[in-house]
Amino acid sequence: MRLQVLTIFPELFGPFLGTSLVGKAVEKGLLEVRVHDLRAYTEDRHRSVDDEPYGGGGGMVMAAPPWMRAVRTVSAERSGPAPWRVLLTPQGRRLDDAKVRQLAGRGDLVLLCGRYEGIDERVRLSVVDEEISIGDYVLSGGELPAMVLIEALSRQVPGVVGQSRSVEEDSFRAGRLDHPHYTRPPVVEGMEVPAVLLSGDHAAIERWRAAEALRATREKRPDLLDGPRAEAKWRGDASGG
Ligand code: 4GX
Repeated sequence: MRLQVLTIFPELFGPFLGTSLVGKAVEKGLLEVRVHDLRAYTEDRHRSVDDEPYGGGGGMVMAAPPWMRAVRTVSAERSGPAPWRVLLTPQGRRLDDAKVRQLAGRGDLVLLCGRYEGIDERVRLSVVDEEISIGDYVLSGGELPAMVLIEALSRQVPGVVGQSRSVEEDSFRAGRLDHPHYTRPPVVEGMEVPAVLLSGDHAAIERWRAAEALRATREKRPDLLDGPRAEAKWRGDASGG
């Protein structure tokens, strides 16, 4: 999978792309991430990317021309199908596990990271295929949302997550939360490890984990079990994720 990022803060991505699972995926060549400085696509002396909003009001708006040039240039660099172009914005559809898997299946992506009050609407109209939000809160730029998306996508690339059963058993994959985890030491501030995990009875351990996963989901995220999406899932409806 090849991801390209457009941003005025490319340096934010350095440590992220070199570290942990994402770093290993990039190192192994399973994931290719190219970060482009939007200012390289400006044509004025001051390399400016923002301007005052038509109609007045506070704040600044990112101007369309650098975005048009940048998106079209990085999208055309490779032959084959055009990459899918994603704008990170609170106005987008909320990211979830189903959307991550769908995006992972789209092949190459271009991620547009805006700043300020937003981007000239004509960018969205002409060079954006899909708007994605990582949640209902306001950040200062699309860079952290892009990193969230990159990390989630990297886990869907075959070979990135060490044991493939880890991905299959991930929370949400089965529409429910993960079971609790324990490791050494056996007693922490008086709290013991559930005896079944020390029993060596693997069938009993699997039953306990399934029951605890269901209990955790009921307690913390009942919406995953009885929402309309969950119902669609049991019906095998595509909209159920
Ligand atoms: N999930 N932000 C984007 C600037 C902006 C606004 C409109 C394009 C269009 C966010 C989120 C988020 C803040 C990123 C505003 N760019 N993005 N930025 N929540 O809050 O994705």
